Amino acid sequence: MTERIVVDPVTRIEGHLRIEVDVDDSGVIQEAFSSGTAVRGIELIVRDRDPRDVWAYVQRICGVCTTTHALASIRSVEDALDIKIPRNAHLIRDIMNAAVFLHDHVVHFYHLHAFDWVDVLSALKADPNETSRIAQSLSSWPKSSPGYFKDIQMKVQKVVDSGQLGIFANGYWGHKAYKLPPEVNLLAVAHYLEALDWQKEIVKIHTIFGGKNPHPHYVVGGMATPIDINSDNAIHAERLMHVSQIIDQAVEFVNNVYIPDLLAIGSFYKDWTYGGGLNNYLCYGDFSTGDIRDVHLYRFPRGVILNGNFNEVLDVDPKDPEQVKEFIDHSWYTYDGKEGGVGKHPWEGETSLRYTGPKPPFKTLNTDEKYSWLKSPRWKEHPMETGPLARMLVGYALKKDEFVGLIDDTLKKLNWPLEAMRSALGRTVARGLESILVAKWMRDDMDALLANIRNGNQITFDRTKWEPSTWPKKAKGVGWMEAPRGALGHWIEIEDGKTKNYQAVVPTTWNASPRDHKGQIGAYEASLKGTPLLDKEKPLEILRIVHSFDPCLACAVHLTDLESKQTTHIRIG
Ligand code: NFE
Ligand code: MG
Repeated sequence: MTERIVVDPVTRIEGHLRIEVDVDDSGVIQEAFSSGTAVRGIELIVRDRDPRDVWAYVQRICGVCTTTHALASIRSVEDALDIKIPRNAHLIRDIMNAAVFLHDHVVHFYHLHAFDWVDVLSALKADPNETSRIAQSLSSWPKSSPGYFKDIQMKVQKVVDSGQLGIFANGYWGHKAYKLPPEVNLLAVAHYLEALDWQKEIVKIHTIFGGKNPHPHYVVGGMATPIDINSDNAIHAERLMHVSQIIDQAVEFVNNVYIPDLLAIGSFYKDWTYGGGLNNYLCYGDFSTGDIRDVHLYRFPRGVILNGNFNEVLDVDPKDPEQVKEFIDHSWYTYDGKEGGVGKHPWEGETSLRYTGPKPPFKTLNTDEKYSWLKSPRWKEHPMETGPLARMLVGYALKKDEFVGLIDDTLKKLNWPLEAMRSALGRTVARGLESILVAKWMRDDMDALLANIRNGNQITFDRTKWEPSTWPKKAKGVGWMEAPRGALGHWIEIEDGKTKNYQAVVPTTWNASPRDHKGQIGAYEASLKGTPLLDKEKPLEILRIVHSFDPCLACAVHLTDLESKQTTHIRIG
Protein backbone atom coordinates (compact mmCIF):
# COMPACT_ATOMS: atom_id res chain seq x y z
CA MET A 1 0.00 0.00 0.00
CA THR A 2 1.20 3.48 -0.77
CA GLU A 3 -0.20 6.78 0.35
CA ARG A 4 -0.05 10.03 -1.69
CA ILE A 5 1.39 13.05 0.16
CA VAL A 6 1.06 16.51 -1.37
CA VAL A 7 3.18 19.59 -0.62
CA ASP A 8 1.65 22.64 -2.29
CA PRO A 9 2.83 25.33 -2.38
CA VAL A 10 6.46 24.59 -1.58
CA THR A 11 7.57 27.78 0.18
CA ARG A 12 10.94 29.53 0.48
CA ILE A 13 11.34 29.23 -3.27
CA GLU A 14 10.52 31.52 -6.21
CA GLY A 15 7.29 30.67 -8.07
CA HIS A 16 4.71 27.92 -7.71
CA LEU A 17 5.78 24.33 -7.18
CA ARG A 18 3.73 21.33 -6.11
CA ILE A 19 5.30 18.04 -5.07
CA GLU A 20 3.31 14.81 -4.84
CA VAL A 21 4.94 11.66 -3.48
CA ASP A 22 3.79 8.11 -2.90
CA VAL A 23 5.13 6.69 0.36
CA ASP A 24 4.98 3.09 1.51
CA ASP A 25 3.89 1.86 4.95
CA SER A 26 7.32 2.53 6.41
CA GLY A 27 7.28 6.13 5.15
CA VAL A 28 9.78 5.70 2.28
CA ILE A 29 9.11 7.66 -0.92
CA GLN A 30 8.44 5.24 -3.79
CA GLU A 31 7.50 7.71 -6.53
CA ALA A 32 7.67 11.48 -6.82
CA PHE A 33 5.99 13.99 -9.11
CA SER A 34 7.09 17.58 -9.64
CA SER A 35 4.51 20.02 -10.97
CA GLY A 36 4.80 23.69 -11.93
CA THR A 37 1.34 25.06 -11.18
CA ALA A 38 1.36 28.54 -12.75
CA VAL A 39 2.00 29.68 -16.28
CA ARG A 40 3.15 33.11 -17.45
CA GLY A 41 3.63 34.72 -20.80
CA ILE A 42 6.64 36.95 -20.88
CA GLU A 43 8.34 35.52 -23.99
CA LEU A 44 5.22 36.09 -26.05
CA ILE A 45 5.69 39.83 -26.17
CA VAL A 46 9.16 39.79 -27.73
CA ARG A 47 7.94 38.51 -31.08
CA ASP A 48 8.37 41.09 -33.88
CA ARG A 49 10.35 43.34 -31.57
CA ASP A 50 13.79 44.80 -32.20
CA PRO A 51 16.31 42.13 -31.08
CA ARG A 52 18.29 44.90 -29.41
CA ASP A 53 15.37 45.46 -27.01
CA VAL A 54 14.57 41.85 -26.17
CA TRP A 55 16.93 41.62 -23.17
CA ALA A 56 14.86 44.24 -21.34
CA TYR A 57 11.66 42.22 -21.73
CA VAL A 58 12.97 38.74 -21.05
CA GLN A 59 14.95 39.91 -18.05
CA ARG A 60 11.52 40.18 -16.39
CA ILE A 61 11.14 36.38 -16.59
CA CYS A 62 12.54 36.45 -13.06
CA GLY A 63 13.51 38.87 -10.33
CA VAL A 64 15.64 36.39 -8.42
CA CYS A 65 18.34 35.43 -10.90
CA THR A 66 18.02 39.04 -12.00
CA THR A 67 20.22 39.86 -15.00
CA THR A 68 20.77 36.26 -16.11
CA HIS A 69 18.05 36.40 -18.73
CA ALA A 70 19.27 39.78 -19.97
CA LEU A 71 22.79 38.41 -20.36
CA ALA A 72 21.65 35.22 -22.11
CA SER A 73 19.50 37.33 -24.40
CA ILE A 74 22.18 39.79 -25.53
CA ARG A 75 24.55 36.86 -26.00
CA SER A 76 21.98 35.20 -28.29
CA VAL A 77 21.68 38.37 -30.41
CA GLU A 78 25.44 38.87 -30.53
CA ASP A 79 25.85 35.24 -31.54
CA ALA A 80 23.27 35.60 -34.33
CA LEU A 81 24.81 38.81 -35.68
CA ASP A 82 28.45 37.86 -34.99
CA ILE A 83 29.05 40.88 -32.75
CA LYS A 84 32.29 41.00 -30.74
CA ILE A 85 32.23 43.04 -27.56
CA PRO A 86 35.06 45.00 -25.91
CA ARG A 87 37.03 43.20 -23.22
CA ASN A 88 35.88 45.66 -20.55
CA ALA A 89 32.23 44.92 -21.33
CA HIS A 90 32.91 41.21 -20.97
CA LEU A 91 34.60 41.77 -17.61
CA ILE A 92 31.76 43.95 -16.33
CA ARG A 93 29.16 41.37 -17.41
CA ASP A 94 31.05 38.60 -15.62
CA ILE A 95 31.45 40.68 -12.46
CA MET A 96 27.71 41.35 -12.51
CA ASN A 97 26.94 37.66 -13.07
CA ALA A 98 29.33 36.75 -10.25
CA ALA A 99 27.43 39.18 -8.01
CA VAL A 100 24.17 37.33 -8.84
CA PHE A 101 25.80 34.00 -8.02
CA LEU A 102 27.03 35.14 -4.64
CA HIS A 103 23.83 36.98 -3.78
CA ASP A 104 21.67 34.01 -4.77
CA HIS A 105 23.85 31.40 -3.10
CA VAL A 106 24.17 33.22 0.22
CA VAL A 107 20.46 34.08 0.31
CA HIS A 108 19.65 30.51 -0.63
CA PHE A 109 21.83 29.04 2.09
CA TYR A 110 20.67 31.26 4.95
CA HIS A 111 17.18 32.39 4.01
CA LEU A 112 15.72 29.69 1.80
CA HIS A 113 17.44 26.45 2.78
CA ALA A 114 19.03 26.76 6.26
CA PHE A 115 15.82 26.08 8.15
CA ASP A 116 15.67 22.62 6.59
CA TRP A 117 18.74 21.90 8.76
CA VAL A 118 18.60 24.57 11.49
CA ASP A 119 15.98 24.64 14.26
CA VAL A 120 15.37 28.28 15.23
CA LEU A 121 13.56 27.51 18.46
CA SER A 122 16.38 25.28 19.66
CA ALA A 123 18.70 28.31 19.44
CA LEU A 124 16.88 29.72 22.48
CA LYS A 125 18.35 26.94 24.61
CA ALA A 126 21.94 27.66 23.54
CA ASP A 127 24.76 28.81 25.80
CA PRO A 128 26.05 31.97 24.06
CA ASN A 129 29.54 31.42 25.55
CA GLU A 130 29.76 28.08 23.83
CA THR A 131 28.42 29.52 20.55
CA SER A 132 31.13 32.17 20.79
CA ARG A 133 33.79 29.52 21.33
CA ILE A 134 32.55 27.53 18.31
CA ALA A 135 32.39 30.65 16.12
CA GLN A 136 35.95 31.64 17.01
CA SER A 137 37.19 28.13 16.31
CA LEU A 138 35.63 28.23 12.83
CA SER A 139 36.89 31.56 11.49
CA SER A 140 38.29 34.99 12.24
CA TRP A 141 34.95 36.72 11.56
CA PRO A 142 34.87 39.52 14.16
CA LYS A 143 31.24 39.31 15.29
CA SER A 144 31.74 36.36 17.61
CA SER A 145 31.66 37.49 21.23
CA PRO A 146 29.41 35.86 23.87
CA GLY A 147 27.58 39.19 24.23
CA TYR A 148 26.86 39.35 20.52
CA PHE A 149 25.24 35.91 20.53
CA LYS A 150 23.39 36.68 23.79
CA ASP A 151 21.85 39.73 22.06
CA ILE A 152 20.81 37.66 19.06
CA GLN A 153 19.24 35.10 21.37
CA MET A 154 17.25 37.83 23.15
CA LYS A 155 16.10 39.21 19.80
CA VAL A 156 14.78 35.80 18.78
CA GLN A 157 13.20 35.29 22.22
CA LYS A 158 11.34 38.59 21.80
CA VAL A 159 10.00 37.48 18.42
CA VAL A 160 8.89 34.15 19.87
CA ASP A 161 7.30 35.79 22.96
CA SER A 162 5.32 38.11 20.70
CA GLY A 163 3.58 35.02 19.31
CA GLN A 164 4.15 36.30 15.78
CA LEU A 165 7.11 34.43 14.36
CA GLY A 166 7.34 36.62 11.26
CA ILE A 167 10.34 35.48 9.21
CA PHE A 168 10.59 32.38 11.40
CA ALA A 169 6.96 31.32 10.96
CA ASN A 170 5.82 27.95 9.57
CA GLY A 171 8.94 25.93 10.29
CA TYR A 172 8.76 22.32 11.45
CA TRP A 173 10.49 23.39 14.69
CA GLY A 174 11.24 20.52 17.02
CA HIS A 175 11.18 17.97 14.17
CA LYS A 176 13.18 14.80 14.90
CA ALA A 177 15.19 15.22 11.69
CA TYR A 178 17.00 18.26 13.15
CA LYS A 179 20.44 17.27 14.42
CA LEU A 180 22.30 20.46 15.39
CA PRO A 181 23.12 21.28 19.00
CA PRO A 182 21.42 24.50 20.24
CA GLU A 183 24.75 26.40 20.08
CA VAL A 184 25.21 25.76 16.34
CA ASN A 185 21.55 26.64 15.74
CA LEU A 186 22.18 29.98 17.45
CA LEU A 187 25.27 30.59 15.30
CA ALA A 188 23.25 29.93 12.14
CA VAL A 189 20.40 32.20 13.25
CA ALA A 190 22.87 35.02 13.96
CA HIS A 191 24.34 34.67 10.48
CA TYR A 192 20.87 34.46 8.95
CA LEU A 193 20.37 38.01 10.21
CA GLU A 194 23.83 39.18 9.15
CA ALA A 195 23.35 37.74 5.67
CA LEU A 196 20.16 39.78 5.35
CA ASP A 197 22.26 42.91 5.78
CA TRP A 198 25.08 41.71 3.56
CA GLN A 199 22.85 40.81 0.59
CA LYS A 200 21.72 44.40 0.16
CA GLU A 201 25.36 45.48 -0.21
CA ILE A 202 26.43 43.12 -2.98
CA VAL A 203 23.60 44.18 -5.28
CA LYS A 204 25.13 47.67 -5.34
CA ILE A 205 27.54 46.25 -7.92
CA HIS A 206 24.53 46.11 -10.23
CA THR A 207 23.38 49.61 -9.38
CA ILE A 208 26.83 51.01 -10.17
CA PHE A 209 27.59 49.04 -13.35
CA GLY A 210 24.01 48.56 -14.55
CA GLY A 211 22.16 51.57 -13.14
CA LYS A 212 19.78 49.59 -10.90
CA ASN A 213 18.86 46.32 -9.23
CA PRO A 214 16.90 44.21 -9.87
CA HIS A 215 17.00 44.25 -13.67
CA PRO A 216 20.06 46.36 -14.48
CA HIS A 217 20.76 47.77 -17.95
CA TYR A 218 22.56 45.97 -20.74
CA VAL A 219 23.23 46.78 -24.40
CA VAL A 220 23.84 44.58 -27.43
CA GLY A 221 27.48 45.23 -28.38
CA GLY A 222 28.84 45.83 -24.88
CA MET A 223 27.67 47.46 -21.69
CA ALA A 224 25.81 50.70 -21.06
CA THR A 225 28.40 51.51 -18.42
CA PRO A 226 30.03 54.87 -19.12
CA ILE A 227 33.48 54.72 -17.56
CA ASP A 228 35.41 57.96 -17.21
CA ILE A 229 37.60 58.17 -14.15
CA ASN A 230 37.75 61.96 -14.37
CA SER A 231 34.07 62.76 -14.88
CA ASP A 232 31.42 63.36 -12.25
CA ASN A 233 28.78 62.16 -14.71
CA ALA A 234 30.24 58.73 -15.30
CA ILE A 235 31.54 55.68 -13.45
CA HIS A 236 34.55 57.46 -11.98
CA ALA A 237 37.41 56.37 -9.75
CA GLU A 238 35.39 56.61 -6.54
CA ARG A 239 32.59 54.40 -7.90
CA LEU A 240 35.12 51.83 -9.08
CA MET A 241 36.70 51.76 -5.64
CA HIS A 242 33.26 51.24 -4.12
CA VAL A 243 32.74 48.16 -6.33
CA SER A 244 36.20 46.96 -5.39
CA GLN A 245 35.42 47.22 -1.68
CA ILE A 246 32.12 45.38 -2.05
CA ILE A 247 33.97 42.58 -3.83
CA ASP A 248 36.49 42.35 -1.00
CA GLN A 249 33.64 42.17 1.51
CA ALA A 250 31.95 39.48 -0.56
CA VAL A 251 35.11 37.37 -0.68
CA GLU A 252 35.40 37.76 3.08
CA PHE A 253 31.77 36.90 3.81
CA VAL A 254 31.91 33.79 1.64
CA ASN A 255 35.18 32.52 3.10
CA ASN A 256 34.69 33.51 6.75
CA VAL A 257 30.96 33.11 7.30
CA TYR A 258 29.18 31.10 4.60
CA ILE A 259 31.74 28.31 4.11
CA PRO A 260 32.58 27.73 7.81
CA ASP A 261 28.84 27.61 8.62
CA LEU A 262 28.17 25.27 5.72
CA LEU A 263 30.85 22.81 6.79
CA ALA A 264 29.98 23.06 10.49
CA ILE A 265 26.30 22.37 9.80
CA GLY A 266 27.17 19.78 7.15
CA SER A 267 29.33 17.81 9.57
CA PHE A 268 26.26 17.06 11.73
CA TYR A 269 24.29 15.80 8.72
CA LYS A 270 27.00 14.02 6.79
CA ASP A 271 25.32 10.64 7.22
CA TRP A 272 22.05 11.94 5.75
CA THR A 273 23.01 11.33 2.13
CA TYR A 274 19.55 11.20 0.54
CA GLY A 275 18.50 13.35 -2.39
CA GLY A 276 21.11 12.30 -4.95
CA GLY A 277 19.01 12.07 -8.05
CA LEU A 278 19.80 11.33 -11.66
CA ASN A 279 23.58 11.04 -11.71
CA ASN A 280 23.48 12.84 -15.10
CA TYR A 281 24.97 16.33 -15.11
CA LEU A 282 24.89 19.06 -17.76
CA CYS A 283 26.92 22.30 -17.97
CA TYR A 284 27.16 24.81 -20.80
CA GLY A 285 30.14 26.48 -19.12
CA ASP A 286 30.82 30.18 -18.57
CA PHE A 287 33.16 32.86 -17.15
CA SER A 288 35.53 32.82 -20.11
CA THR A 289 38.97 34.33 -19.59
CA GLY A 290 38.80 35.46 -23.23
CA ASP A 291 36.18 35.42 -25.96
CA ILE A 292 32.81 34.03 -24.87
CA ARG A 293 32.75 31.77 -27.94
CA ASP A 294 36.00 30.06 -26.95
CA VAL A 295 34.79 27.25 -24.66
CA HIS A 296 38.38 26.22 -23.93
CA LEU A 297 38.80 29.43 -21.94
CA TYR A 298 35.82 28.79 -19.66
CA ARG A 299 36.48 28.73 -15.92
CA PHE A 300 33.20 26.85 -15.42
CA PRO A 301 33.82 24.10 -17.97
CA ARG A 302 31.31 22.73 -20.44
CA GLY A 303 30.30 19.08 -20.57
CA VAL A 304 27.99 16.24 -19.65
CA ILE A 305 28.48 13.37 -17.20
CA LEU A 306 26.18 10.46 -18.01
CA ASN A 307 25.24 7.71 -15.53
CA GLY A 308 27.89 8.87 -13.08
CA ASN A 309 30.73 8.00 -15.43
CA PHE A 310 33.45 10.41 -14.31
CA ASN A 311 35.99 8.95 -16.73
CA GLU A 312 34.30 10.54 -19.71
CA VAL A 313 32.97 14.09 -20.04
CA LEU A 314 30.83 14.35 -23.17
CA ASP A 315 30.70 17.38 -25.50
CA VAL A 316 27.70 19.68 -25.47
CA ASP A 317 26.50 21.79 -28.40
CA PRO A 318 23.37 23.89 -27.79
CA LYS A 319 23.11 24.47 -31.57
CA ASP A 320 22.91 20.78 -32.48
CA PRO A 321 19.22 19.98 -33.18
CA GLU A 322 19.72 16.46 -31.80
CA GLN A 323 21.06 17.48 -28.38
CA VAL A 324 18.79 19.86 -26.47
CA LYS A 325 15.10 19.11 -27.04
CA GLU A 326 11.97 19.77 -25.02
CA PHE A 327 9.29 17.10 -24.63
CA ILE A 328 5.67 17.65 -23.57
CA ASP A 329 4.23 14.18 -22.96
CA HIS A 330 3.47 15.02 -19.31
CA SER A 331 3.18 18.80 -19.76
CA TRP A 332 0.05 20.82 -20.49
CA TYR A 333 1.09 21.73 -24.03
CA THR A 334 0.63 20.47 -27.59
CA TYR A 335 3.09 20.27 -30.50
CA ASP A 336 1.47 20.74 -33.94
CA GLY A 337 -1.88 20.04 -32.31
CA LYS A 338 -0.70 16.68 -30.92
CA GLU A 339 -0.09 15.58 -27.36
CA GLY A 340 3.59 14.72 -27.64
CA GLY A 341 5.81 11.80 -28.56
CA VAL A 342 8.42 14.03 -30.20
CA GLY A 343 10.86 16.60 -28.87
CA LYS A 344 11.61 20.00 -30.38
CA HIS A 345 14.92 21.82 -30.43
CA PRO A 346 14.39 25.39 -29.16
CA TRP A 347 14.99 26.94 -32.60
CA GLU A 348 11.95 24.92 -33.74
CA GLY A 349 10.23 25.42 -30.40
CA GLU A 350 6.48 25.71 -30.00
CA THR A 351 4.47 26.62 -26.94
CA SER A 352 0.76 25.94 -27.28
CA LEU A 353 -1.06 25.61 -23.99
CA ARG A 354 -3.65 22.92 -23.34
CA TYR A 355 -4.57 22.33 -19.73
CA THR A 356 -6.01 18.85 -19.24
CA GLY A 357 -5.54 18.54 -15.47
CA PRO A 358 -8.32 18.28 -12.88
CA LYS A 359 -10.61 21.23 -12.12
CA PRO A 360 -10.00 22.74 -8.67
CA PRO A 361 -10.66 21.90 -5.93
CA PHE A 362 -8.91 18.55 -6.27
CA LYS A 363 -6.85 16.36 -3.96
CA THR A 364 -4.20 14.97 -6.30
CA LEU A 365 -3.07 15.41 -9.89
CA ASN A 366 -3.56 12.61 -12.39
CA THR A 367 0.14 11.89 -12.69
CA ASP A 368 -0.38 9.08 -15.23
CA GLU A 369 -1.31 11.85 -17.68
CA LYS A 370 -0.05 15.42 -18.01
CA TYR A 371 0.69 17.09 -14.69
CA SER A 372 2.91 20.18 -15.06
CA TRP A 373 3.29 23.53 -16.78
CA LEU A 374 6.98 22.76 -17.15
CA LYS A 375 8.20 21.05 -20.31
CA SER A 376 10.81 18.31 -20.09
CA PRO A 377 14.14 19.42 -21.58
CA ARG A 378 16.40 16.50 -22.37
CA TRP A 379 19.97 16.18 -23.66
CA LYS A 380 20.18 13.48 -26.34
CA GLU A 381 16.90 12.30 -24.77
CA HIS A 382 18.47 11.90 -21.29
CA PRO A 383 17.16 13.81 -18.26
CA MET A 384 19.86 16.01 -16.73
CA GLU A 385 20.65 17.76 -13.46
CA THR A 386 22.11 21.21 -13.91
CA GLY A 387 23.51 23.70 -11.39
CA PRO A 388 26.22 23.85 -8.71
CA LEU A 389 26.64 20.10 -8.23
CA ALA A 390 26.82 19.58 -12.01
CA ARG A 391 29.43 22.35 -12.35
CA MET A 392 31.63 21.12 -9.52
CA LEU A 393 31.47 17.49 -10.69
CA VAL A 394 32.15 18.30 -14.35
CA GLY A 395 35.14 20.43 -13.27
CA TYR A 396 36.28 17.57 -11.06
CA ALA A 397 35.86 14.95 -13.80
CA LEU A 398 37.89 17.16 -16.16
CA LYS A 399 40.59 17.25 -13.43
CA LYS A 400 40.63 21.04 -13.24
CA ASP A 401 42.94 21.97 -10.35
CA GLU A 402 40.63 24.47 -8.62
CA PHE A 403 37.73 22.01 -8.63
CA VAL A 404 39.75 18.95 -7.58
CA GLY A 405 41.45 20.85 -4.75
CA LEU A 406 38.20 22.15 -3.27
CA ILE A 407 36.27 18.90 -3.57
CA ASP A 408 39.06 16.65 -2.25
CA ASP A 409 39.67 18.98 0.67
CA THR A 410 35.96 19.03 1.55
CA LEU A 411 35.58 15.26 1.23
CA LYS A 412 38.43 14.89 3.67
CA LYS A 413 36.84 17.34 6.14
CA LEU A 414 33.48 15.57 6.01
CA ASN A 415 35.06 12.11 5.82
CA TRP A 416 33.01 11.48 2.70
CA PRO A 417 33.64 9.33 -0.37
CA LEU A 418 33.11 11.15 -3.69
CA GLU A 419 29.75 9.38 -4.14
CA ALA A 420 28.38 11.23 -1.09
CA MET A 421 28.47 14.45 -3.11
CA ARG A 422 25.53 12.93 -4.95
CA SER A 423 23.01 14.00 -2.27
CA ALA A 424 20.96 16.98 -1.15
CA LEU A 425 23.74 17.99 1.23
CA GLY A 426 26.35 17.43 -1.49
CA ARG A 427 24.43 19.80 -3.76
CA THR A 428 24.33 22.37 -0.97
CA VAL A 429 28.05 21.91 -0.32
CA ALA A 430 28.79 22.23 -4.06
CA ARG A 431 26.96 25.57 -4.10
CA GLY A 432 29.22 26.83 -1.33
CA LEU A 433 32.37 25.54 -2.98
CA GLU A 434 31.58 27.18 -6.29
CA SER A 435 30.94 30.41 -4.41
CA ILE A 436 34.59 30.36 -3.33
CA LEU A 437 35.61 30.08 -6.98
CA VAL A 438 33.18 32.69 -8.24
CA ALA A 439 34.23 35.17 -5.54
CA LYS A 440 37.87 34.69 -6.54
CA TRP A 441 37.11 35.10 -10.26
CA MET A 442 35.12 38.25 -9.48
CA ARG A 443 38.16 39.72 -7.70
CA ASP A 444 40.43 38.72 -10.62
CA ASP A 445 38.04 40.22 -13.19
CA MET A 446 37.78 43.49 -11.25
CA ASP A 447 41.58 43.71 -11.08
CA ALA A 448 41.77 43.13 -14.83
CA LEU A 449 39.15 45.82 -15.43
CA LEU A 450 40.98 48.31 -13.21
CA ALA A 451 44.27 47.53 -14.99
CA ASN A 452 42.67 48.19 -18.40
CA ILE A 453 41.25 51.48 -17.18
CA ARG A 454 44.58 52.52 -15.67
CA ASN A 455 46.15 51.82 -19.06
CA GLY A 456 43.72 54.22 -20.69
CA ASN A 457 41.17 51.72 -22.03
CA GLN A 458 37.72 52.86 -20.92
CA ILE A 459 35.79 51.38 -23.85
CA THR A 460 32.67 49.33 -22.99
CA PHE A 461 30.69 49.38 -26.26
CA ASP A 462 31.29 48.56 -29.94
CA ARG A 463 28.83 50.16 -32.34
CA THR A 464 30.07 48.49 -35.56
CA LYS A 465 26.94 46.33 -35.95
CA TRP A 466 24.47 48.47 -34.05
CA GLU A 467 22.51 49.52 -37.16
CA PRO A 468 20.10 46.85 -38.51
CA SER A 469 21.21 47.83 -42.04
CA THR A 470 24.47 46.01 -41.27
CA TRP A 471 22.65 42.76 -40.37
CA PRO A 472 21.90 39.76 -42.64
CA LYS A 473 18.25 39.29 -43.68
CA LYS A 474 18.01 36.11 -41.59
CA ALA A 475 20.09 34.99 -38.61
CA LYS A 476 19.90 32.55 -35.71
CA GLY A 477 21.78 32.63 -32.44
CA VAL A 478 22.11 31.02 -29.01
CA GLY A 479 23.05 32.75 -25.81
CA TRP A 480 24.16 30.21 -23.26
CA MET A 481 25.50 30.75 -19.79
CA GLU A 482 25.74 29.38 -16.31
CA ALA A 483 23.15 31.00 -14.04
CA PRO A 484 23.16 30.32 -10.28
CA ARG A 485 20.70 27.43 -10.67
CA GLY A 486 22.37 25.96 -13.72
CA ALA A 487 22.66 25.91 -17.50
CA LEU A 488 20.60 28.60 -19.19
CA GLY A 489 20.03 28.98 -22.94
CA HIS A 490 18.15 31.55 -25.02
CA TRP A 491 17.57 30.76 -28.70
CA ILE A 492 16.65 33.58 -31.11
CA GLU A 493 15.65 33.70 -34.75
CA ILE A 494 15.96 37.11 -36.42
CA GLU A 495 14.36 38.05 -39.74
CA ASP A 496 14.21 41.47 -41.41
CA GLY A 497 15.60 43.13 -38.31
CA LYS A 498 12.91 41.67 -36.06
CA THR A 499 12.62 38.81 -33.58
CA LYS A 500 10.86 35.96 -35.38
CA ASN A 501 11.01 33.29 -32.68
CA TYR A 502 12.41 33.19 -29.18
CA GLN A 503 12.82 30.35 -26.70
CA ALA A 504 14.44 30.09 -23.28
CA VAL A 505 15.25 26.78 -21.64
CA VAL A 506 16.19 27.52 -18.05
CA PRO A 507 17.91 25.67 -15.20
CA THR A 508 14.81 24.97 -13.13
CA THR A 509 13.00 23.57 -16.17
CA TRP A 510 15.74 20.96 -16.49
CA ASN A 511 15.73 20.12 -12.79
CA ALA A 512 12.01 20.33 -11.98
CA SER A 513 10.77 18.77 -15.22
CA PRO A 514 8.05 16.11 -15.20
CA ARG A 515 8.33 12.72 -16.90
CA ASP A 516 9.14 12.68 -20.62
CA HIS A 517 8.10 10.68 -23.72
CA LYS A 518 9.95 7.63 -22.40
CA GLY A 519 8.55 7.97 -18.88
CA GLN A 520 11.97 9.10 -17.62
CA ILE A 521 11.70 11.16 -14.44
CA GLY A 522 13.25 14.59 -13.88
CA ALA A 523 15.99 15.55 -11.41
CA TYR A 524 13.72 16.61 -8.52
CA GLU A 525 11.66 13.44 -8.92
CA ALA A 526 14.73 11.21 -9.00
CA SER A 527 16.24 12.91 -5.96
CA LEU A 528 13.15 12.30 -3.82
CA LYS A 529 12.81 8.58 -4.55
CA GLY A 530 13.94 6.25 -1.78
CA THR A 531 13.95 8.92 0.94
CA PRO A 532 12.42 7.92 4.29
CA LEU A 533 10.12 10.46 5.97
CA LEU A 534 10.29 10.50 9.76
CA ASP A 535 6.89 12.16 10.04
CA LYS A 536 4.44 12.03 7.14
CA GLU A 537 2.53 14.99 8.57
CA LYS A 538 5.68 17.12 8.51
CA PRO A 539 7.64 16.15 5.38
CA LEU A 540 10.77 18.15 6.22
CA GLU A 541 12.89 15.76 4.15
CA ILE A 542 10.96 16.69 0.99
CA LEU A 543 11.71 20.37 1.57
CA ARG A 544 15.35 19.62 2.33
CA ILE A 545 15.81 17.78 -0.95
CA VAL A 546 13.79 20.05 -3.20
CA HIS A 547 15.29 23.19 -1.66
CA SER A 548 18.79 21.83 -2.30
CA PHE A 549 18.18 22.68 -5.98
CA ASP A 550 17.11 26.27 -5.13
CA PRO A 551 13.92 26.09 -7.23
CA CYS A 552 12.82 29.02 -9.34
CA LEU A 553 9.52 28.20 -10.96
CA ALA A 554 9.08 31.75 -12.24
CA CYS A 555 12.01 31.09 -14.56
CA ALA A 556 10.94 27.58 -15.35
CA VAL A 557 7.50 28.41 -16.70
CA HIS A 558 7.27 31.03 -19.41
CA LEU A 559 5.95 30.76 -22.91
CA THR A 560 6.15 31.90 -26.44
CA ASP A 561 3.13 31.56 -28.67
CA LEU A 562 3.70 31.62 -32.41
CA GLU A 563 0.07 31.59 -33.54
CA SER A 564 -2.47 33.34 -31.38
CA LYS A 565 -2.38 36.97 -30.36
CA GLN A 566 -3.83 36.36 -26.92
CA THR A 567 -3.55 33.35 -24.66
CA THR A 568 -5.60 34.27 -21.62
CA HIS A 569 -7.98 37.05 -20.74
CA ILE A 570 -8.11 37.89 -17.06
CA ARG A 571 -10.73 40.28 -15.77
CA ILE A 572 -10.09 41.67 -12.32
CA GLY A 573 -12.88 43.09 -10.16
NI1 NFE B 1 14.46 32.65 -11.62
FE1 NFE B 1 17.05 31.35 -12.88
C1 NFE B 1 18.66 30.97 -12.20
C2 NFE B 1 17.75 31.38 -14.54
S1 NFE B 1 16.09 29.52 -13.14
S2 NFE B 1 16.24 31.95 -10.96
O1 NFE B 1 19.64 30.78 -11.67
O2 NFE B 1 18.24 31.43 -15.47
O3 NFE B 1 16.42 28.16 -12.62
MG1 MG C 1 11.02 27.80 -22.43
